[in-house]
Amino acid sequence: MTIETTPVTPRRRKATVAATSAVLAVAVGLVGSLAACSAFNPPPMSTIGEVDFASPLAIPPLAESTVDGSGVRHFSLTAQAGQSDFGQGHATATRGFNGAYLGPTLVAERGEEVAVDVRNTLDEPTTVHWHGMHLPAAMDGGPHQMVAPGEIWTPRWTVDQPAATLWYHPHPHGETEKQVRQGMAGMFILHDDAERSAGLPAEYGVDDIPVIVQDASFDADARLQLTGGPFVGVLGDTLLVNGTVGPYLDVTTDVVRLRLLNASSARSYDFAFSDSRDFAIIASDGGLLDAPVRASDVQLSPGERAEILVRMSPGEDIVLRSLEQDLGGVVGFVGPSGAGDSFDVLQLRAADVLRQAGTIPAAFVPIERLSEADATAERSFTLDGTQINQREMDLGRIDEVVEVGSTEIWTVTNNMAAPHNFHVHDVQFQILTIGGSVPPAELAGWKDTVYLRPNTAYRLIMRFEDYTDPDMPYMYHCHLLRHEDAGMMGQFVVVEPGQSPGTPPGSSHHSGDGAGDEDARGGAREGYGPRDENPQSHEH
Ligand SMILES: [Cu+2]
Repeated sequence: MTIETTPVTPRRRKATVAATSAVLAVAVGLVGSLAACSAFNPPPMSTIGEVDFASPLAIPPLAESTVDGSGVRHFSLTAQAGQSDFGQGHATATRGFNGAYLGPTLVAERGEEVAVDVRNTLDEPTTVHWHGMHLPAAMDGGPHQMVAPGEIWTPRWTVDQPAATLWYHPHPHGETEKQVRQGMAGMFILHDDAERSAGLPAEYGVDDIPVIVQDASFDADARLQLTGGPFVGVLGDTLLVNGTVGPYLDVTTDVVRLRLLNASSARSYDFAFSDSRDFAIIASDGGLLDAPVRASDVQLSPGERAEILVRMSPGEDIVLRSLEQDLGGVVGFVGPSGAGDSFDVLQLRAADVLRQAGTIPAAFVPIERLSEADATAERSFTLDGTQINQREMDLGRIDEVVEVGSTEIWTVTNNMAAPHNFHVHDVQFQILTIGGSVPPAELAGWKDTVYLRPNTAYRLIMRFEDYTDPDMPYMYHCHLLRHEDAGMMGQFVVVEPGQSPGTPPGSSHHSGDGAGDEDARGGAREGYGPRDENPQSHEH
């Protein structure tokens, strides 16, 4: 996509002396050696009122697809290197799918079988993980499904879950932060009859808008900062929305649907509008809520999504912002969390005459509630440092064994006064309680990623309905990509009742050195590993 922009220089607010002193006192008291860090808690940054909305919001193209004689919908994604213009005075080296930055939006229907040719033309291995998708572990695109340079991986599965805003991104162990920050991400939209009958705005790019939010930092040569920064990972000072700096959207309908995706590696956002207007939150990670939730802000940690409906008046301009936010008892001794930062994100410019895009429904199809009484297993996960249950990720170790057909309760606690979150592959879960209380309505639907306020127990309930494979694990992990890369991740397999866990294929796939690795099953079953195939043979 073409990106022409005006550079934006964030303004740093001066923190109050008292606040700085308080943070320093805590830090010196707790970890004197860390306090020596010179990048220690800079004052919060703000771009509120500073962004020149000069560039039309780029809309990622819809991915082309073909349906074969058996009804399988085929997509093709090519991971490639490129150059993008972010208004930095020089071109920026980036990566994307089927383009220089980000990737096309895949769209599929519930019940449809899909297949994706994932071709890697990069000079290093990658993977493509289908974040939020319910599918066999071998198709999941986690670190066991490395795609070496020059190879093609073709996962296929049947879409069997409600309409939702999902996304895809690389998941190579140890390299995810870098590759996502380079631009490797895209949206995957699922539709179903229930969503369609709700009469929501559904014209992609017109009144149904992907809003992929990332934070970038550039050096003097316009290079993206990919790693480094504080404990949470890189906190960029320039927001990109669908790869556009300083974006505006021409709105032509009285109600617009924004599919908000936090595709940042470390930064959480608290989205709100410049005039504090209310809007309707209609969907969380895994699909529509029971009913629209009226709100004036919505908080998303890395990996989370929300769909919102915003009502516009003819001729008005409003700005989607991210406000200072409460990340819950986060203390600054490990460096900034970004909680105090605020940004202008996207300007919405309403036309003088707005077409009616429908009404905001009073309710949707009720979500089936998973019942605690049905749970047959409970597990607990404590996140601390970059470990879960005091262990770092080992690709050769299966941490948890889940019996197919079971409903489980996972209690997840962030044991540290720093931001973490928790993402589970394969399933969408429901939040039973947060610190003993029922979750707010916008967190009461299907979720696959949840922010973890420090020292607060999150009880999650989930059901594992199908797709057994004793050897091929799914992941659970912190979705702050720095932490995930550092090993804040574990593996579970779904097995038949009584079945023993097997052996994961890939401790040899550690840390992105999977180029040329070929697990024994790689060629035997489609989707298990990279298929040896010359990409050139697919050009015609
Ligand atoms: Cu974390």
